[in-house]
Amino acid sequence: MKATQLKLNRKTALKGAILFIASLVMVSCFDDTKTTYDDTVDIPVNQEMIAELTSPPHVPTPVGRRKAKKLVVKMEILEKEGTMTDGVTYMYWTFGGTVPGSFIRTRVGDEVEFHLQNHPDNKLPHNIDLHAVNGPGGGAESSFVVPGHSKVFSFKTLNPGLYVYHCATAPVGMHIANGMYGLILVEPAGGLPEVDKEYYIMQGDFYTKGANGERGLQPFDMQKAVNEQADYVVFNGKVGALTGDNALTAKVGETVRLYVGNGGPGLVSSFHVIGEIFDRVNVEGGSLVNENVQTTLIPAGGAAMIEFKVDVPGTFIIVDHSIFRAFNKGALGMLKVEGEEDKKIYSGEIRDDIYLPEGPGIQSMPTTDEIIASEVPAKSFEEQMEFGKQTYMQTCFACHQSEGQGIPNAFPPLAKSDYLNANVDRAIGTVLHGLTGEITVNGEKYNSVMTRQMLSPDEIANVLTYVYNSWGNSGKIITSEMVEKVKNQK
Ligand code: HEC
Ligand SMILES: [Cu+2]
Repeated sequence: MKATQLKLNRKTALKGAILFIASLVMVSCFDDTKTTYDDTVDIPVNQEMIAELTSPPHVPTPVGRRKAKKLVVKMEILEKEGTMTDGVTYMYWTFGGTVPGSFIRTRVGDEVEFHLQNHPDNKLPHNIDLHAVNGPGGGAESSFVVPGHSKVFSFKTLNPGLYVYHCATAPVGMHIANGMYGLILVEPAGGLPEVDKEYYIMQGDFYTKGANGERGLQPFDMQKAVNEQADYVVFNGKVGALTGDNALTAKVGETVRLYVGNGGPGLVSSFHVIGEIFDRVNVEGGSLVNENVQTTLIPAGGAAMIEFKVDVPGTFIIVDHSIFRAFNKGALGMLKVEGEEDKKIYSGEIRDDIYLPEGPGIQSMPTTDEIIASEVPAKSFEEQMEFGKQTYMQTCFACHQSEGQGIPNAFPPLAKSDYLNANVDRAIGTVLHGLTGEITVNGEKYNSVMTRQMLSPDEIANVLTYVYNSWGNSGKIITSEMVEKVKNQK
């Protein structure tokens, strides 16, 4: 091909591309039926209204079709002691009395008149940097306020999206670490699509002088914060803010939208809901929508809007999928969904088959208690100890550890366990049926789940005999008859 020809082709291609882009721009302008303003700065405001502010996990009423207004936001800063987890308190610094701070809901084109009030009982000056602001420091410079004063500044919301706000008073990291962050939503003209349920969640990492779980009022630890060694990583300011009675709720068939932010200060969040797929995610809280997402990354100082329809009932666990944070540092919440099951979408356990690779194939069995004894019964105490140890190393060891020492805050010890030694039938029942709910072992509380162990009465007798005769325990001998007795008690 000659060079001139190539040039010509290139030129026409370029022209075509320009035309194509131009038509795209035009189409998107005409298509935007919701607003007639090319530039959001031109959207006029009339009328004034006081902004509704809500505490997490709630969000204010959607903007719907309302026109842009002068929106007056009155935010009060409160420094107050609160609960981090059972027995542990912390001196939180808050926007509006909660961590995260009050949720602010605006629409594009609003003129926000922001009143930042520093309560006279507070000790320190504070300010606010809203990521939704186009202006120096996101408002930080104009809002610096000492206790007993109130500062006013205003800004126009030019960009729709979900934005983090936070205190930006030095040392900035410390103010954020103490809980000074929240979310401000800027809805597009005409509002976001309607959904059935909306919730407000924000992750944060906390750094305390004492280790995770150490009791009392825990002061902030600057060095741990600098090293990003969080003692707590939590949703909505404390361990358990979204679990048990505080769980989020929805009904089968509803669409849920989560406004999720990450205050940091140090860690990014791998936000995930176990057993749900996010139908839509506004990535980083902006306009880009990703679909069919399993885990969305939420940077420190960033956010995401997450939407999904709940299809089946159950408890869906909300986690930071940096998973030790979820199970050991508190980043765990719950969404409880009620309604009709749909076996087409999720069957539940259909059956439990015995799998014997070397055997005559797969034998099926009912999911009830018919567990097949796999070994000959032990004939002596020594054999019980030997068989019991084998079972322990195959089954119990992963959680309770090789010397029965357990793992603090996760798995209780079996070594010198007062719980174990106090009641033989209860210990047998634990292995037979599993155990859940709060228990106290050697003065420490555990509230977790031990799944039912699929062992025969002989195996249970042997493993418990091994446990009772190891690591300073009370030395009882458990027989398969004792196990049968407990089994038949129900
Ligand atoms: C998957 C982890 C896991 C496995 C495997 C497991 N347990 Fe547990 N176990 C737990 C948890 C968690 C608890 C506490 C449950 C709660 O908080 O209600 C517990 C509690 C117990 C208790 C009562 C509390 C105590 O410390 O005395 C006994 C006894 C016990 N387990 C014995 C066993 C034995 C024996 C085995 C093996 C046959 C076993 N467990 C296997 C996780 C496990
Ligand atoms: Cu502050």
